[in-house]
Amino acid sequence: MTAVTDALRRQEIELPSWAFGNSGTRFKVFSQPGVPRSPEEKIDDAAVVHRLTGVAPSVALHIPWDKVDDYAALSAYAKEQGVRLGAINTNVFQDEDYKLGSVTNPDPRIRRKATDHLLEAVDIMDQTGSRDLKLWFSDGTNYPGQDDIWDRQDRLAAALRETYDRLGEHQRILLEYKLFEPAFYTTDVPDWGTSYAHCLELGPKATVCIDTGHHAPGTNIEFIVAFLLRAGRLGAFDFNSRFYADDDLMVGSADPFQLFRIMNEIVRGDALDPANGIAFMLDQCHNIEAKIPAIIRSVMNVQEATAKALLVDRAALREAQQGGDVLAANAVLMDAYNTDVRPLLAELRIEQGLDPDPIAAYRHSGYAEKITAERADGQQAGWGA
Ligand SMILES: [Mn+2]
Repeated sequence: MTAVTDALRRQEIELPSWAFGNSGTRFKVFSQPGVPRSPEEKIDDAAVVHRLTGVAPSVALHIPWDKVDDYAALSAYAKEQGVRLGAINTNVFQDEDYKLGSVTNPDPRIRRKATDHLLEAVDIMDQTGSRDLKLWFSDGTNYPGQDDIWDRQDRLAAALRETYDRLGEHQRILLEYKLFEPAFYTTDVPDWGTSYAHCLELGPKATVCIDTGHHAPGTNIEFIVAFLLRAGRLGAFDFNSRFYADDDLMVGSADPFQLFRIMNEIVRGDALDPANGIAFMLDQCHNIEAKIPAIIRSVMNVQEATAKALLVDRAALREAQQGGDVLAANAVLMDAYNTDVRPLLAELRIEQGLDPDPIAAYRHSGYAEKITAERADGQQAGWGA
């Protein structure tokens, strides 16, 4: 049990700055009271989540949504609040120029502009001390014949190469994939295999980011986790959950068993400890629910799935597997999954000086009322802001 609690104590979950801002669907962005007006206020909110849960010490930024004049100062500000700046996310999908693609655009001027944005993000990483450059491209085509699929792969590879060569010694690329949307006929990085192939071509500092919402229904995500871990090319997760497509709903809300199966492969691969270099990030938005408690709930969902995965009796599992005892092997996993780990996590929080119920603690903290009053004026941050 000590090994389980030690591992849980060391767990780290990275929060996305954009989850605190206003967001919506393609139909409507709904605003909420108390939403941050600046990158600093997003950091304030993230720091509250960390203070209440103890396992969310870093915040990912999205450029240009979190653009500031002085990134070193922003980094120092985060440190004062008790958190640090994490992955830098690029944005090459919100500009008129990118209608036909960013780094894969047929126009060399637009490809240059998009690649320059990626290089600028590495400059920012130098100032924030960030390790990870997360790349997601909305690039693709809507119609057969619209552009040459092969040429687009060449253009993608060229932009990735230039960016990779700009990385510092301790920096790396996380290449995210997504099955479809906003392009519906071809997507230039549609799946983990495409991402993996580009990462192999680039070198050891390029790894795959698995966004749990970016798969076809029924995809066995834990298989992808196991494969990439074995290959040494799993860099990060973007956690969220989905019912239909890229819904970006709270991780573990739709299918906690899937999250458990994913974390089971992480524990099997000894990849949970932050020292092993896998970044466990949330990539979510909260459109109809209160944002900060939703993020706290998400962090707790990841903790619960992790605790269950840590409780799997590995020796019994291996024995059953090697003896070909299918039912016993499955029962070992299900025993762990069916364990109520909430008392264990509550105990762990008390031991760390935290409230055993972080959501109740947030409700009683008065923080929601405070930010609603303080942030009543000014431009709220959100998608595109
Ligand atoms: Mn993502």
